[in-house]
Amino acid sequence: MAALAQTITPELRRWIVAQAEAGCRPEDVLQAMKTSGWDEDIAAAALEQTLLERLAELRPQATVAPLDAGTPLPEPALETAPTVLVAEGHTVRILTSMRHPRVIVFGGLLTDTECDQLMALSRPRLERSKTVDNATGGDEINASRTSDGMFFERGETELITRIEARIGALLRWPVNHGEGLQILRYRPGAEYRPHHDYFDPVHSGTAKILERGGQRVGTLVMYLNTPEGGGATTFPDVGLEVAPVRGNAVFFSYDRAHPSTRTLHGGAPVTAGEKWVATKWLRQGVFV
Ligand code: PD2
Ligand code: ZN
Repeated sequence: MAALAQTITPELRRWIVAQAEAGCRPEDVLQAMKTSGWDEDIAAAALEQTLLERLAELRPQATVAPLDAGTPLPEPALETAPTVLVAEGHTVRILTSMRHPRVIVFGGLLTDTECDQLMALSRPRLERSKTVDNATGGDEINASRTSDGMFFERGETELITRIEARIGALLRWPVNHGEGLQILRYRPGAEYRPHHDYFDPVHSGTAKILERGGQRVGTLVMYLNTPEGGGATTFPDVGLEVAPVRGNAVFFSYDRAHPSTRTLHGGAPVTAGEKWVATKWLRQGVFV
């Protein structure tokens, strides 16, 4: 099996779960994966992630309370099913919306000039992306995210301030509940394997992370360019793929830190050219 194919596809996930539910021991499943060409470390990590996610799915739903009953989530004003929304004087198209998971695809959220400016401003500051270390709450380099990235401070420049105000108005969520804008650049072959953006309460580092504004409750991924090939944002639980189109964005929200939100999502491998995105994560409270 080629290295590129060593991702947890929905088919592989179903196969691993079926083996486990048929009573196969994890070591036998691992051996079968090695025999079919998987690198041992990658196979072990894939197996662990899949089985932990499955266990979380099987946890009784009643024990997973919503974050704060009655607390609103970030949500655009779609009550009258408009085709466009105007946020801070900027017209945004509503291309697609889905209820569960709550996913909305926006057209024209950023202008071409804004996309170019974000790429130019961030380019000299890109570094190999890190993800949150679940055990400590610190940063770690992670093989499941093969992109380069950086963070802007909230309100760092006039451009960032304008985009953040637009997002706040569009999603009806206070600007100071947002993390700083993150820029990611994926080169050919790079991807972001499926994950949840909330912080899993079972991890020991989560309490420390939550001190800075509580849970994440929503994600907005904005596409700064249109890759020549690949790079869709995928939602494997529901078979949804959002095409990365320059200026467009995909938004999704989650009312609890649990896979039942169906917000598992990933960045599919880029097959040609580069993919650039800007991500805004929204917290329950003021992000400090
Ligand atoms: O670049 C993407 O499509 C993507 C996919 C999954 C970005 C993120 N997650 C993220 O920034 O959280
Ligand atoms: Zn994500």
